[in-house]
Amino acid sequence: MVDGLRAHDRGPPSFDGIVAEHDAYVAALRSAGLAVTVLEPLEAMPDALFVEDPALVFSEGAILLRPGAPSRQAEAAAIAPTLRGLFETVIELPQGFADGGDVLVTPERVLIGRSARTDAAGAAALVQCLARLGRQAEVVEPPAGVLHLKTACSLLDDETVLATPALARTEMFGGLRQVITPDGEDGAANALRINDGLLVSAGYPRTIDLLGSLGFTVVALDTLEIAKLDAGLSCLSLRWLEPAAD
Ligand code: CIR
Repeated sequence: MVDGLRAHDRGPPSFDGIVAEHDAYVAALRSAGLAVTVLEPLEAMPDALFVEDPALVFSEGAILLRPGAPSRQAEAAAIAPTLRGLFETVIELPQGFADGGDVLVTPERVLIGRSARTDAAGAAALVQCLARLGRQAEVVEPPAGVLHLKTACSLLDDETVLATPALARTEMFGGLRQVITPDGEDGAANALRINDGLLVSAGYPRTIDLLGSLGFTVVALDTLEIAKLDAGLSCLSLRWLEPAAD
C-alpha cells in the first residue's frame, strides 16, 4: 500500500499507520452492526485495499468494473472469485473504464461521475449494467480536480447528500437536500453512513460539529495516512444489504 497511486506526493504513507486506520475502520463497521469479511492482501497491487473501486454491489447482484488506472486493472479479476461466491448475479462491465468511487447510489437513481478514471464508454456501459439490476442511472460531470465523484460527496440519508461547495454548485443532486462542507474541509465530504451512524474523517472538526448539530450520530475515524493515497472512508469497503431470507 505504501506504493499506492497519489496525485501529489506528500511522502509515502506509514504502513503501520494505514494498518491502524484499517483496523479501526473494520472495528467501526462491526460495532455499527455489519458482518465484515477482510480479504487477503495482494502484494502486487498496492491500491487493492480500496475495494470500492473494482466493483459495485447491491442486494440484487454485483457489477465487476474495469478500473481506469492501468496499475489497478487486475484488481477486478482478483476480487471476482469473492464476488461470485457471494452473489448469484455478477455482471461484467463490457467496455470502457469505470471506478466504483465514481458511483453515488441514491434511492431514486445512481449518479456516475465522469473522471480521469471513468470514461464515457465505461459510464455508458455501466448505465446499461445498472438497468439490468433495476437501477436507473445518470452520468454527471464533477468539477475538475477531484479523483472520484465520491471524493467530493456522500449520501447522509435517503434524502440528504453531503457535498463540497464546488459539487453543490453543479446542481447534479436534483431534489436531494444538501449539506455543504465548511470552507477548507472538502476532504470531509467522503463520509460513510452505516445503519444509524455516520463515519467521518477525524481531521474535520467543523464538519463533525455541523453533522452533529443536524442530528447525525458521528463516528470520527483517522484517515491521515490513507488520505496520502487520495482515499477516504468509502473506498475501504463494499457494502450491501443481504436480501431477507424467504
Ligand atoms: C487511487 O488513486 O486509485 C488510490 N490511491 C485511491 C483510491 C480511492 N478510492 C476511492 O476514492 N473510491
